[in-house]
Amino acid sequence: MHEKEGSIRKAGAWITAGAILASATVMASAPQESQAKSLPSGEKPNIVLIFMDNFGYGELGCYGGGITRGAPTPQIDELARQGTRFTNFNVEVQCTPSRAALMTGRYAIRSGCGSVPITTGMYGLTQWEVTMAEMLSDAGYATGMFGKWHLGHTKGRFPTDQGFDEWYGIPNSTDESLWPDQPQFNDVVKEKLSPYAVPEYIYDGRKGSNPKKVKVYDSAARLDIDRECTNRAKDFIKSQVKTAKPFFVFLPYTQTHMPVVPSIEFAGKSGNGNWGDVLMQIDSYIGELLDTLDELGIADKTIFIFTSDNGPEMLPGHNGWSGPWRGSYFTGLEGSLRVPFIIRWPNRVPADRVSNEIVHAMDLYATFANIAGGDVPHDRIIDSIDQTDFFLGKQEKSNRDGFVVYVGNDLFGIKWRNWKMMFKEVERGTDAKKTYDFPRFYNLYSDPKEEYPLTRDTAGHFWVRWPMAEILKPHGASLSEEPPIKPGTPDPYVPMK
Ligand SMILES: [Ca+2]
Ligand SMILES: [Ca+2]
Repeated sequence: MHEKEGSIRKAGAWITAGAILASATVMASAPQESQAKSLPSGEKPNIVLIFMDNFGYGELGCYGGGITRGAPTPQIDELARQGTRFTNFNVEVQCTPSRAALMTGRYAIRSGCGSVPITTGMYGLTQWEVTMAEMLSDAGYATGMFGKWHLGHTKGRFPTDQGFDEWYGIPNSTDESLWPDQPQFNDVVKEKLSPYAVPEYIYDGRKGSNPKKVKVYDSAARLDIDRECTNRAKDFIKSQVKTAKPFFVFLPYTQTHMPVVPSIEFAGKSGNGNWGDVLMQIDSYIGELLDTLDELGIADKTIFIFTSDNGPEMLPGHNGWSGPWRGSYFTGLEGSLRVPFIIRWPNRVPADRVSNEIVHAMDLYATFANIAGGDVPHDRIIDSIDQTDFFLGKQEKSNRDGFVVYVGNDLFGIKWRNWKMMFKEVERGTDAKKTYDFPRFYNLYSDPKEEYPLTRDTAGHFWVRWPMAEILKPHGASLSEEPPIKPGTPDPYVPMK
């Protein structure tokens, strides 16, 4: 915590030689008053949110991948034609923080989830956080989650403790499916050396009770989990249609996190290796879900989103592709921050539209709240910005033109419009980071791979630090005003005021 605050101060000091007044606007980032009331008849659309794991910008055909990665993705490409495709949708750069930011509408540092837990056994969102599922549940939605959580694996911290009516999936991550293959690990489990050195389980949960362990998440279960999650999601949708409630389906798939292995059904199908097979599998499952909406006659009243938690997997042999950008997850590079984002809402979200406006995954919280008639909490700092009118094509510009870039709990820099100012960098997520006395500046139009930090071009643009300071300074002040929750904080958490 101290390190991060220190780095903010340092960054701020460099910028403030010329004394910038902290603008209160960003910090307050008061949830905009709901314009959803302007939506016809106040009808609440269903929401299906596909949230891939370590799925880079370059994988899909409509983003320059598909056949260049070993298999076409025709159904997702068609989805993009039916909706709006974003080329500048940004996330936090690791699994846990990205999911925390999505679920809370807040930078992950605030909720104590700034980094994947390495030695913090009791981790994840405190119950005090109001998740997207809780917000939508309060707005009258049925909520189902099928897949990976990675926001807590102890009692009181499962998805069904945080607003989901039901959940099938894993609490942590997929590398743990490899543990039971290691004889030494199995010996350690018998020795009971740590409550956390145990196999990960696939759980089946319902709100109001402890989730039940279904089976060990081992390398065999790993092959089928996305198939099972797709089936569960389809069943959930079919059962909800019989009720009057709108639904929220959160599908955080696992298959593109290492080990990247296709299901038995798709193994060898592309003829071009695991990545091609997995792409075919994903495209097929998305097609099934879209078919289900069509068969039920609810496609027009369902918002369907395809996106990812962070940039590509970095482990050689399992590595993904960031397309025109550089870098894998666990870095501050564009390949880490930018992920595919497709949104389809027939007759509402413009079809066949592409936008390079900046949006952050956090923004889905306030946007969904607006559309669903939910409430954004007023008793805490919220970083989410409502993008309803932008998504609906009522305005060309996003309501956001920048954000703070974190890697873990470390403030790395600022992204603003087509510029980045980076105080820290890391080439690969497992390398040591570099810290600069003079930040690196990148013009993403002329230097999309962030290779030329100090050139005649950037030197003529050092003024960009001032609009960036308008983002950075209030952010730093907000962390002082409302200190971040420390990782590992137990429940019940009560904020100091
Ligand atoms: Ca991830
Ligand atoms: Ca909660």
